[in-house]
Amino acid sequence: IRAMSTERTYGNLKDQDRIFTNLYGKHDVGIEGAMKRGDWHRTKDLVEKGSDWIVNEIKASGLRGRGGAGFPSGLKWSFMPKVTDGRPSYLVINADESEPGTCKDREIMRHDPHKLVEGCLIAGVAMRARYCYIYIRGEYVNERLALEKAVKEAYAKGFIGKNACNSGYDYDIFVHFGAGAYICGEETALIESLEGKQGKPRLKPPFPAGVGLYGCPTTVTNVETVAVAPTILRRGADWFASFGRKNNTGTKLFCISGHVNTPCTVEEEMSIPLRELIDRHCGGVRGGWDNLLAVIPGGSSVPCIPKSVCDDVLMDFDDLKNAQSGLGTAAVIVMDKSTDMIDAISRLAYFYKHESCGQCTPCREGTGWLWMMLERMKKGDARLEEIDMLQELTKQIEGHTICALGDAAAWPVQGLIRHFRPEMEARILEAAPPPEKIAA
Ligand code: L3W
Ligand code: SF4
Repeated sequence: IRAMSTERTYGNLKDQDRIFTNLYGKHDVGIEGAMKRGDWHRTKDLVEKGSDWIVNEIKASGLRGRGGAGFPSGLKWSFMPKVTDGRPSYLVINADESEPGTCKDREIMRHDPHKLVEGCLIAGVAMRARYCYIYIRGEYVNERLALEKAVKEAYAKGFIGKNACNSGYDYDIFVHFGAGAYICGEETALIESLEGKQGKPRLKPPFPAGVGLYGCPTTVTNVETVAVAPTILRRGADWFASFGRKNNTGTKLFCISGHVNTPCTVEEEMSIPLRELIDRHCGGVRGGWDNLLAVIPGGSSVPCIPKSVCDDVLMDFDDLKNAQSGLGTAAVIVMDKSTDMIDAISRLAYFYKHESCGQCTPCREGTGWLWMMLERMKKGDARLEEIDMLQELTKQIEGHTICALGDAAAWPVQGLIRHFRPEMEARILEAAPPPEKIAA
């Protein structure tokens, strides 16, 4: 049972409480503009407060990872061990944003690169890292240029590099380009790729915090997670925690696409009702709310939810989990009644088949079977019991692979069967009536 009726309402974030400037129209993306907006303001003081203070503030803010898993950030940053044998520790920023529907990190790097660069320093100090790599999706050419310029500017001002911000802390940042593989957004595949190898995920444990880049302690974390850190430390953990609900705090970038009147990326309060998010910021669903069929609320890796759930679901980790879906990357893909759901999910199945790295049999073979079965079902060229076979196939993939791509391929198909089984049956029966489509 969702908690909405007993708590205050969420949403309607005011401009002064937005962390990112991408909503503000024209602004100077360079370091002078960024400093006027408050970035790099007394960063030295934050650095000098040290690792424990930063980690504790991030813990108190309730910040959870913005890359898809929602892991508590302060806890994750605290996993980095103190190295005493002279090896470096690394912070790696996952800017390989490739989840279908997701374009929030792109906005940050394009419009607010200094928030990320300053965040890299702050998070690096929290983890006692010596070096930071920003691994950016190869296709993000403009964002890469903006980021490289920002890094250069920060070096020129002495904010990073030797004796960063005059604090005595040495810290270098490198920007590294990916080459178009979705799987390199998985943290251990990303590390392999940085090391110059094929982007194939490693088994966990060991987690990167123990054995990461070049075998050294490493934390891989999402762009948005790191870019909000300086503002949290300046405005206070309580300020950030005052938005959203317990375990679901803060402001959040949502990217809304599909059948809405004005698709956009917008920063809102966590736990804003889905309907309000779409109505307030996207001019509503095309043809009105009643024309809504389903929404994928967190990027292509989470199951869809039908309109009946969309009516009152809150956009946060817990409420979407209760709704048997997830917040994921907060990429909201809206589908109206013109959508062929079997076709839409088949298209996603093709994506995962294409992007599978091929190491694990259930993923390599299973993603292909998911796609082939859905392609036939979309035309009604199947038997009714094959819907159960399809469900069984997702269960053979889920939890049986090295990385989460297998789960990500299985979950959208499970969502389709959970909510649209009657439509799938009708498609099959329409194409050829029983008894041919029912097993003897
Ligand atoms: C040390 C432990 N560290 C966990 C760390 C772990 C990782 C983080 C979360 O998948 C999801 C996936 C996609 N000691 C630890 C520990 N950690 N226990 O915490 O870990 P995990 O395994 O829950 O998640 P993950 O492997 O990071 C991410 C989903 O996100 N997703 C995909 C998004 C794709 C992009 C993209 O395109 N770049 O963001 C969207 O929903 O399916 O479930 O750092 O090391 N005991
Ligand atoms: Fe590769 Fe898929 Fe296995 Fe992940 S689950 S390691 S993508 S084969």
